[in-house]
Amino acid sequence: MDYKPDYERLAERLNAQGTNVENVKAKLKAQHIETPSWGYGNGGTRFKVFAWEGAARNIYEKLDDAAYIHKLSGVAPSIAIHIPWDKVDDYKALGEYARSKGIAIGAVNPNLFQDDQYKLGSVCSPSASVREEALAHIVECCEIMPKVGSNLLSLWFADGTNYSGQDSMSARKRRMEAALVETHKHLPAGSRMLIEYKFFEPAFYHTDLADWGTAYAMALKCGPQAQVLVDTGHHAQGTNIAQIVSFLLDEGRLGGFHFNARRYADDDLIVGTNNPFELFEIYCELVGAGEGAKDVAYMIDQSHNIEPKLEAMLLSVLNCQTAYAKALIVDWNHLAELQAAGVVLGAQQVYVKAFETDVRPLLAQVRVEKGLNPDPIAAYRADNYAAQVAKQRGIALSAGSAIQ
Ligand code: PSV
Ligand code: MN
Repeated sequence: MDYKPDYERLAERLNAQGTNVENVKAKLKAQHIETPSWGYGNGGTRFKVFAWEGAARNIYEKLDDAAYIHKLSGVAPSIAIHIPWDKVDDYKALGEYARSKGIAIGAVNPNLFQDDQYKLGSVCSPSASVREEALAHIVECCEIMPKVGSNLLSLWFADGTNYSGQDSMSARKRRMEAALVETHKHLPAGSRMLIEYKFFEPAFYHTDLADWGTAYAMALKCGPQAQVLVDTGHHAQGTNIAQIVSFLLDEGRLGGFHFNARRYADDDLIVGTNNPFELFEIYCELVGAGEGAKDVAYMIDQSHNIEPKLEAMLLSVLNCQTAYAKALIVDWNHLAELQAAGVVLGAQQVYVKAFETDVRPLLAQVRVEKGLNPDPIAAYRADNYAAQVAKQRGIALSAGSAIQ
């Protein structure tokens, strides 16, 4: 693929509009997308888990796969873990294994939804002993963080009710608040807790942390180390996620993302497939925020059922790279002028022009400068890693996903 002439033409155009291409490339080289351990094991829907030949069977194999995705993409240097799916006896050794593979362990996710006692919720359960058990598990995860070298605690609760009157929503709100405030006290120094919301599922009448506003209010009550996590799949149809991102960024409370694509609910599809413009809008808010977005954690939250796992994860990472590249090449100065002058469609066209620009030559150049193959998907297909792990690992319905 001779991408060079196209890259040079694009670089010339960007420099002419006042966008420094070297700066854009430097930002793209520093991009960091975290992949989820649970995306490498078998995962599926509540109807069927299709076992994938070569799916990782334990956390060490998941780390191997995450390191492989990083080797191909150059922008996925960490992996999120979910406890107890990824429970091990020696967490220090786990962190060292990750480092030996050239990656790091990122967010630690306590699992507060899979054990029988959580049927009526975890930290909001009407049972005090269940609430205590849930909090103890969160504290256990706070203790795991320094051992694996992580500074992020990622919290999602399946808590909620199915019927009006089932439990007191205000009592549950106070239980949630007490648990989060207590969690904040256990955070290792310099770390953050990210509070994830979801508007429904598995509870269908009400969810205890249903939306960003609730998560934001909780974060304010906890303290400065608490922020909101935006999972792109967790909104009602038509919600303007870019606006949520913009608000939270401006308040310094956007902690991170769980990227995926959805059409109807929490579909866990490959990010940037059916929502490329939405992903671009989100990245525009992040680029527009400049330094205000410097601590945001970019994580993928997908577990694929019918897609080839590694290729799906690679594509997810690359789609985030594409969206970021497009946001970086927006003619921001021209946009500001048009916005100030109230030129409605002119301003919108500046966005569309960047979105419609073919950034593949720019990304190819960035990859080559990083010593990578300019086309990671082609490199993946030409490589025998997937065939090798399929042979080694075979087909096993393994631990590591919500549906086992
Ligand atoms: C819940 O739907 C969620 O988005 C949470 O982030 C979980 O940790 C993750 O999916 C895996 O089940
Ligand atoms: Mn999520």
